[in-house]
Amino acid sequence: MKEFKTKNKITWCLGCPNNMILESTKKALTGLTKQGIKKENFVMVTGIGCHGKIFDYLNISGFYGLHGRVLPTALGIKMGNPNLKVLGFAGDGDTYSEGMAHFISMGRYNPDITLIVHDNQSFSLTTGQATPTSQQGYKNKAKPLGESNLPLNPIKLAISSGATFVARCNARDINHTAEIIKQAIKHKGFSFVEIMQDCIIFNLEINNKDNLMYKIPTKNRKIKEALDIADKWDYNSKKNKIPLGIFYQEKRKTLEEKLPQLSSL
Ligand SMILES: Cc1ncc(C[n+]2csc(CCOP(=O)(O)OP(=O)(O)O)c2C)c(N)n1
Ligand code: SF4
Repeated sequence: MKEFKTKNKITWCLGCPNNMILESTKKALTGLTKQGIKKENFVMVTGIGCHGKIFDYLNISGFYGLHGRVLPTALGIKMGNPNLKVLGFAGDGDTYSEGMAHFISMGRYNPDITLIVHDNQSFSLTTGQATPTSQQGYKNKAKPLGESNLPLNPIKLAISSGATFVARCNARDINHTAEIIKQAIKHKGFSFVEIMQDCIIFNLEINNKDNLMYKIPTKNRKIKEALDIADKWDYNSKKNKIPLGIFYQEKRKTLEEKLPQLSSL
């Protein structure tokens, strides 16, 4: 995996599972290069946040983007050169707050790009404010009385808005996460990977849920069945089991295939 490593000093907190997401990604990309994808054909876009630092540690081309604008930037790159494998790394605040409209639109457009969300259920870089996936009651500096709203379930939203590959994994399970990222990149269409990532500094209440997590089998599912599985955990419950794996996958024309002017590129 050496070719994907950079010499930059890692400044994530010691033990932050962002380190594990980095390892999983390197593992996935190494596996894909062995299957014939050239390293120079990978390109990444990041948001702004702790997750965004992955830009400095993963040795592929890219664009350190704007907070909330990972997806439009990724889309622009894909339209410029449809032969590239475009990966977006984003935070939960980034994607489901500032970037929400883009997230919903991607399902409709179905460009062949991959979105990887580091979901630590908080805006961590800016010291732990609540995001749309924070649990109700989450106390932080901006809301000392606790988050009053219920969280959003991004898996259900992605399936409902037309994403053609929807998966969830646990940052600490490096092999499983690497495999899911690999499958997501191989998928032709908009692939969304939600990675549950503990933050060891903020929103500690959501940490250490490994004992609640279980893997679902990979198989073709109708939307209704996928939504039923996604419903098993609502990002709020402290005791419900949390399904991991590929919830939904579908073959549908990509945005590039719908645009004849890109076919000669
Ligand atoms: C448009 C815009 N709004 C707000 C900010 C401030 N900001 C920078 S990082 C950040 C929090 C990032 O949280 P998240 O996306 O969840 O990523 P994490 O730090 O948890 O990885 C915010 C609010 C910004 N840079 N740009
Ligand atoms: S603040 Fe949280 S998400 Fe950010 S580097 Fe530290 S542990 Fe990781």
